[in-house]
Amino acid sequence: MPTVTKFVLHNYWRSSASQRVRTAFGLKGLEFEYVAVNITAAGGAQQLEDAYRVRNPSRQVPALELTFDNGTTRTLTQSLPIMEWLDDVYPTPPILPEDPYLRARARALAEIINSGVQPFQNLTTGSRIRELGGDDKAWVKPFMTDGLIAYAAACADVAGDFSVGDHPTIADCCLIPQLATSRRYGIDLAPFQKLLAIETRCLALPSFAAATPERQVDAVVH
Ligand SMILES: N[C@@H](CCC(=O)N[C@@H](CS)C(=O)NCC(=O)O)C(=O)O
Repeated sequence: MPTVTKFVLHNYWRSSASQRVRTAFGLKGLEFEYVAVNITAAGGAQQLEDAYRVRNPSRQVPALELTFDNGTTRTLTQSLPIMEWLDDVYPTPPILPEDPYLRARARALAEIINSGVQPFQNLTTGSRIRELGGDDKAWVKPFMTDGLIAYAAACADVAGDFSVGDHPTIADCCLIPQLATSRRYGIDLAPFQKLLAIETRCLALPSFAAATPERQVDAVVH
């Protein structure tokens, strides 16, 4: 099997799905080249351009471009499959538990955020709601709160220092950006003390800290 010689991550500093993948790279101790794709309307909505659509037909970040030692290139999309691929190809340290039941539980937690919350807070979703005359911010907030309620309940019996056991998994890679986004939207996080304790432990790790939006080259920090 050819070996990857270069990773190029097409991503955006404040994209939660991008942050998941950046964190997984950090946990694996792997380096990647950072290509910024400005997904905001003010920044030109580069994800909607034809040149980017070739990389990701969904016109979203992230997209991970792989260059192999035989000169070929391939692209992966969707943050969860990208993280799973990283874990398959670079198994140490694992970012999924070894036990199949716990693996499924970690995946379920990741999906609570990936499919149960994040699509509702997407830029495209917000702009379509505004086009229909709605208040996208007010609309999305209950999804964020409900998602965190579900996540807290779903990890209650398996959490240790992290969401599943005592090692970071793909679930934590999803949780940390979601907590930050929820905070930015003014969601009351006080009821989620266990999740906040997990967040503190995660952010004490260099891999999680280095993946945070503020630390990225394209960050716009006011
Ligand atoms: N399920 C996808 C979600 C990707 C996604 O929605 N990315 C957002 C940023 S977090 C995006 O590119 N949004 C652009 C838009 O809404 O136009 C994944 O996990 O990769």
